[in-house]
Amino acid sequence: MRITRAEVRWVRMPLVAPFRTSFGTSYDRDTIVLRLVTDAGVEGWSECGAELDPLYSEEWLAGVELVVRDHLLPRLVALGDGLTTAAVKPALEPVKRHFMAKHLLETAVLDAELRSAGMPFATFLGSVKSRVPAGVSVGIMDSTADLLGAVAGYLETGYVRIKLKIEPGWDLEPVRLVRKEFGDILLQVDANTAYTLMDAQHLAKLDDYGLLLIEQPLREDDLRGHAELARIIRTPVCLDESITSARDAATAIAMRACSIINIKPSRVGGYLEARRIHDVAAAHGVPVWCGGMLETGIGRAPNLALAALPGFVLPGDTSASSRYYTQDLTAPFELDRDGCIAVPTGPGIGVEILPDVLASVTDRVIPLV
Ligand code: OSB
Ligand code: MG
Repeated sequence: MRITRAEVRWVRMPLVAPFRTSFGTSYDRDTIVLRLVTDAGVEGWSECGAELDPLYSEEWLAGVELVVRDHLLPRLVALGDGLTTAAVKPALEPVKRHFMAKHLLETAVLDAELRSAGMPFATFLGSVKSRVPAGVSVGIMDSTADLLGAVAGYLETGYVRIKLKIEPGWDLEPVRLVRKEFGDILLQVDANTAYTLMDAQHLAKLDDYGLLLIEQPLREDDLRGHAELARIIRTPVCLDESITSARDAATAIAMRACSIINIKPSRVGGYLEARRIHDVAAAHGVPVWCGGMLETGIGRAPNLALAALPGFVLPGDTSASSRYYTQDLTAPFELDRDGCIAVPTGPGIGVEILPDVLASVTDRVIPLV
């Protein structure tokens, strides 16, 4: 397989509601969508997990465009007819990190390869479920009344697990109120690195609320701190930002820095590495779940396939299209009666992109090859 054309599209999708985390508030989902065309005439599509600013991780969209254009894509073009999904990671290995940029390329190549083979992502990855339970990530709100209203709406819609974004000043009280109001629901929190080890005794007060987990309380580079914290609090520690590879996962598990892992394919450079993390975790009996970056249908479809692997035993942030957008870039993903979403069954990512919708949210198209 050889790349005959590559384009990046800058896309801005209005969110149905602002989404606030400890590192900022998003009103839109800005992303880059990559379209590859290969010599077989088959297209490959992918969506970038990065945001406009480097606040979740060190990557940001403008940087992704540059590193793809100047450093990553040329290495794939240089493979000529030797381009396969398996060849992508070794070809890009000399470039340090830039996981989201690498994920963008590897996923589009995988989509093209699977479309030409007529194979769905789920089959390729080894998925064992046709539907996956859906959780929802609930942002920081202006008031606890707003929060309780939002959570009530999501539970009514059918979400089977609630994740609350927390930060210093928005933690014990929101959790207490949600637990009191909604009883025995599956509940967890995500701090996006907002705390330090000096907050350990404060975070231990969350122990009373029977949370499934606390996600990424400390800095991404502080595995030792997470191990220390995990000895002090009873709530299981889950890592998101800290885990960028199967090696990181093995290290964090060995150090007891986490007992659960959030796997985001974009954060770890693609689906092959995401599956390796799943495998390492499974070998250690460590549960994993599929995180999200507010993806459109283009990024959501392959995430659902990943979430159907056997080690994904906790509900993911794989919500329905309507959680994010009034109009998705693909046919909308919907919750069924028991709060699950169907895994796509078509070849490749398994969904068709709606060209008119994509055109209406595209700011510019940049041809790279
Ligand atoms: O930490 O999981 C996170 C969104 C943007 C950046 C970081 C995170 C998130 C989410 C959204 O929690 C999850 C989703 O896609 O629904
Ligand atoms: Mg997170």
